Amino acid sequence: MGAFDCDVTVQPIEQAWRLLRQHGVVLLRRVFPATDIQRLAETADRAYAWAGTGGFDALSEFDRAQLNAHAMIIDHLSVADVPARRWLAEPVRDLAAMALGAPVTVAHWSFWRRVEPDDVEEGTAYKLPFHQDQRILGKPLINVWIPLVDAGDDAPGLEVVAQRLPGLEPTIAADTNIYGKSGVQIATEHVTTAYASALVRPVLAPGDALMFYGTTIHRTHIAEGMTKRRDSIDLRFVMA
Ligand SMILES: O=C(O)CCC(=O)C(=O)O
Repeated sequence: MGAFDCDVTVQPIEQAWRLLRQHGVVLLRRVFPATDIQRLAETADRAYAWAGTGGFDALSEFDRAQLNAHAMIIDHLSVADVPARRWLAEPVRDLAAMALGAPVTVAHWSFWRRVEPDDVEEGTAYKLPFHQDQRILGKPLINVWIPLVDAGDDAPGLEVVAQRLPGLEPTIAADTNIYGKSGVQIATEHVTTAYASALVRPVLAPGDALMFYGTTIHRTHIAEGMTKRRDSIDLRFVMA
């Protein structure tokens, strides 16, 4: 638990909005029904199995150019034929609109991804280094990070700088993964020095979500002793 932990669902929206505005991130508890998230996790499992048996090759050129079998565009995921993009957006849309000060829509740049506890090497595609999403999208956004399983304890979570940042931080070029090569990676030393007291590693249960600004610094968190894989969705809102 941190000061940014809402400990309630998105209602009352004013409380969630105050925490998000103040800390750049808010932890929304039980914002999605856990049973729906469980169904989504099962569809994700089936989709990964499909990808693993050659289905990935059938994805669009865009997906294949941008992604790998560990991160796919959210449009490939639905439950009972309702696209994940639509039903996950509903409970958090108003808060995202308050945060961006305008009507919002879900960006195409929204993924579901799978992180294994042994993806420890910084430089694989799966363990993402410190970055700000706004550096990638080039415009203001709100990211809603939705784990489909327990995350942050025995399965990989997210490490976040719980501090509202007005703009973009300096990046480094690194010969690691696509983030390093494309100049969006922020040096670990910079973050751990400049923001040491604001770094948090929240533990989330299915149904919880972390909502944060495009300028909020974050990275994949994998710690020694984690044993389980984590599937999650990052749903990104931009101004409509
Ligand atoms: O899920 C992760 O480990 C990383 C997600 C992330 O960095 C993002 O959603 O921008």
